[in-house]
Amino acid sequence: MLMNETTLSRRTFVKGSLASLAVAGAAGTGALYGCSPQSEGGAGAGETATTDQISWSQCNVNCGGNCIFQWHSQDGKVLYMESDNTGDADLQARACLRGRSMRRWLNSPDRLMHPMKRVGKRGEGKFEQISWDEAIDTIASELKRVIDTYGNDAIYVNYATGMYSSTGKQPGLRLLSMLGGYINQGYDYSTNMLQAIMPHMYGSAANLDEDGNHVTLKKPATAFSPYDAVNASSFSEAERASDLVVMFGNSPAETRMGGANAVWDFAKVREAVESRGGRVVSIDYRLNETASGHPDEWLPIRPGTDAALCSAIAHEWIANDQVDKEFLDKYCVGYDEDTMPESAKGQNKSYKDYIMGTGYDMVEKTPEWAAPITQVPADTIRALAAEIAAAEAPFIVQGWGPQRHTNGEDTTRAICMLPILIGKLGLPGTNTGQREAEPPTYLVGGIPFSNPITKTIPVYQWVNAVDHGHEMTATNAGVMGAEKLNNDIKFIWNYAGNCLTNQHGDINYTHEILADESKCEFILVWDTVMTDSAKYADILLPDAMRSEQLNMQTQGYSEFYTAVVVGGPAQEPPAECRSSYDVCADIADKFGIKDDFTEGRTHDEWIQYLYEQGAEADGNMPTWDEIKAQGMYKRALEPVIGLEAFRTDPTANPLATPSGKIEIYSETLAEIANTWELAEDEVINPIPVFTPGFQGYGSVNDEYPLYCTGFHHKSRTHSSFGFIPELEQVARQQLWINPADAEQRGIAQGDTVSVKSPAGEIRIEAKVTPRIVPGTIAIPQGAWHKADMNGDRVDEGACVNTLTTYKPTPYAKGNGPAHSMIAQVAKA
Ligand SMILES: Nc1nc2c(c(=O)[nH]1)N[C@H]1C(S)=C(S)[C@@H](COP(=O)(O)OP(=O)(O)OC[C@H]3O[C@@H](n4cnc5c(=O)[nH]c(N)nc54)[C@H](O)[C@@H]3O)O[C@H]1N2
Ligand SMILES: Nc1nc2c(c(=O)[nH]1)N[C@H]1C(S)=C(S)[C@@H](COP(=O)(O)OP(=O)(O)OC[C@H]3O[C@@H](n4cnc5c(=O)[nH]c(N)nc54)[C@H](O)[C@@H]3O)O[C@H]1N2
Ligand code: SF4
Ligand SMILES: [Mo]
Repeated sequence: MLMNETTLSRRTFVKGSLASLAVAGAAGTGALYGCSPQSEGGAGAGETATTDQISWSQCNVNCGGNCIFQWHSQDGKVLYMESDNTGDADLQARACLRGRSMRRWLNSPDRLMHPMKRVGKRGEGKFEQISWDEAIDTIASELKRVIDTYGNDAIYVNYATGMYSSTGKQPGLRLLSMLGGYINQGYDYSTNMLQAIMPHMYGSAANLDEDGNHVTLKKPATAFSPYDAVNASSFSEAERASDLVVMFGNSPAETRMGGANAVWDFAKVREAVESRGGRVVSIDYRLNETASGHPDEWLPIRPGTDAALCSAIAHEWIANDQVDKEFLDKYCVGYDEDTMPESAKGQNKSYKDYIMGTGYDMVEKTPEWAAPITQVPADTIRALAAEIAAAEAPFIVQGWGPQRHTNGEDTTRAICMLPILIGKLGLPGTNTGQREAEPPTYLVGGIPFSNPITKTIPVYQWVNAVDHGHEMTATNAGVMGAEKLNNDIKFIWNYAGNCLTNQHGDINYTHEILADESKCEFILVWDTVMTDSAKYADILLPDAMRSEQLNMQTQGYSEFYTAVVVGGPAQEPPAECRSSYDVCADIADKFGIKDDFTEGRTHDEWIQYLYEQGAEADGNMPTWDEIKAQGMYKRALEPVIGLEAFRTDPTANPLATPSGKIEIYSETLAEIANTWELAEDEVINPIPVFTPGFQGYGSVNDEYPLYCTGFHHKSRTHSSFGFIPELEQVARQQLWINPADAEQRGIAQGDTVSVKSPAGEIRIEAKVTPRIVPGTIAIPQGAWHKADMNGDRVDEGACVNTLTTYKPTPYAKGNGPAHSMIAQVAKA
């Protein structure tokens, strides 16, 4: 379906690109957050903003929304922006506050303007301007030196999510692939623990061979995708048919803020569910923004203990004979002795044995057992168990907060046990316990690349791989695609990411590793502003932003629509900023492979080529000339039900697990638990049990008496936008602390406090609020680290990763510590 309105207005504007067109008031329905031309500052009150060009683009940061921008420019300079205001309001990917401040980013005085080389120590942030020629020469010769000396498996492309488009990150990956490749990363910082563990429960397409037969991999080489429509249902399905929504650590009003993102429909979900006599339950350690205004929906829980709550609910259901035994026998392995695999029969290793106290730890998981762990009273647990059991179509869903803990591998599966136990999945209005699906319908691809190296490290392991990569193996470090690493990482390529320090973990420790130039010998960073990670660059490159070049990207997180946007530049890149494609082509030239690299195409010709490939495969998309003229194409998506095909016919549509069934008990995991080298405090469980995890429940002590955790904040996308003062004023960086904990420490609202963990110390403003459970404090993640690394290292910027400890989780080797910390707070 083409948006006629869009087509018309866009054509009119583009044709008259030199004519001045009055567009005051064109904000229309797009003015969700009141961004009229006037309020954006393009023209004074009452004046008419006059622009001569509209360029479509997208918000390419990793909130994932990919909301749509309409830039209004004059004389090659952006005057103001609108979002999508065309066609059906349900399909408008309207930018949130952050996206609407993108003009401030584009025109920020803090933009990196020139290539630079480091002159101080790594991390000091001292740089000197150099020419592009010198930068490209240095990068090429360092690449050559490292490859010749150590081999391609000493090169690592760091996790970096700052910019999603068809031509952003890919040129670098293409170049490095053509030079012999680089070490891959498995999983990601978003869903690390669940990506690693869930294939053992619900299966992973990566475990299928070309004929669709299951091949048992000790560990999946590519992960289960939490981003697809196979494993979960969409919120639009909850709206269509659910009578109870139970959310574990999920706040779409903060993490899915764009129009046509989940938040857009959440009010409708709530209304629909309530009209069927049900309600929404939000299980979170804090009263988040999604439940805010609906405090009756909030069920407070101690962070990291959801598996204990779910175990107690399971106990209730088993004790009251409410589990769906027929479903469990037919579709699952390992609920009770009847379906245990041969290797584990007769050993009391089933899930039921664990819950009823006849197996594993021989402790009965009663609500009374769970109450002190979770801080949820036993009666409340019983009432919730009864409420879920009574629902016709319970929609049980988890955000990714609960799995971003040191026991995340167990927590994410334990939550899935709820729909499994009562057989409420694959049916209308129900969900599998995983996050709501945003059915991916990617209309265009990116610049292609094919890395000849298959060796892969779990993404959070890169610091260990810099420090002692040559000691890392499949069984002691989760290395995939090879038995071991040959090399330490010697060259880091970091494009559009702040994960060297700010977004990674344990900044004080990571600083030590990166500052040692005998370890990683060369660090290349491309960014648009001087981030904390950029301070570790040997060469620092100023990137042109997406709205400063022809930009193309397909849909983001939306369950309602898919789209492709093509447009720009809205204004010219400032000073010496260049597109990554052009720079990579120049580096390729130094190796004599420029023609192979470009295939004779310019950056813009690649976009046309990729668009036309997508359009041909899709069959419904406009032609290149049409999309160039209209800027955007979109169409609606239907609700989806996770695991529907499997539920309908499990023989014809088996899951991609070894048994083809839901594996509550995983033989593969049991074998891994027996063969991997684990530290004493590390466990890998074949069934989903409650384990406290490192710096989890029970680990607080006199020195660090509080649990400490984090969440994704509405004023930033991770660290992106973190330097824009207007956004910081809207939602400040504050420590959430319960009045009981604050009072004990003489802390009042607005006080500056010191938060200390075993890893470091920050300063932050206190937000004293009953919206957080007592005994736990929380810090919005992504604030900019600001500390004197040669001095006291106290972080005045209050970056949560000053407090996290670098200890990868037992199985995923993932970033569980991101949300699991212990700490003490005092008035500063
Ligand atoms: N403790 C803790 N740590 C966490 C998390 C947590 O919850 N707690 N969350 C984790 C998660 S889920 C993620 S995804 C990661 C995200 O971590 P990152 O991927 O590092 O994301 P950002 O902090 O947004 O950093 C993106 C960078 O890209 C830059 N950038 C933006 N646009 C462009 C561009 O056009 N060109 C270039 N070259 N650069 C650009 C931005 O300036 C910014 O420096 O953080 C993880 N870290
Ligand atoms: N505004 C904004 N939006 C974003 C991002 C951003 O930085 N800012 N980042 C984007 C990215 S890359 C990602 S990966 C997603 C992240 O999406 P999520 O991972 O879902 O976000 P979080 O805020 O980490 O966690 C969601 C909720 O879980 C709660 N929570 C944390 N731990 C626990 C727990 O142990 N138990 C329970 N029951 N609740 C818990 C938190 O309080 C929070 O309300 O968001 C995306 N959207
Ligand atoms: S919701 Fe996300 S993608 Fe959309 S404008 Fe906001 S930050 Fe950008
Ligand atoms: Mo993420």
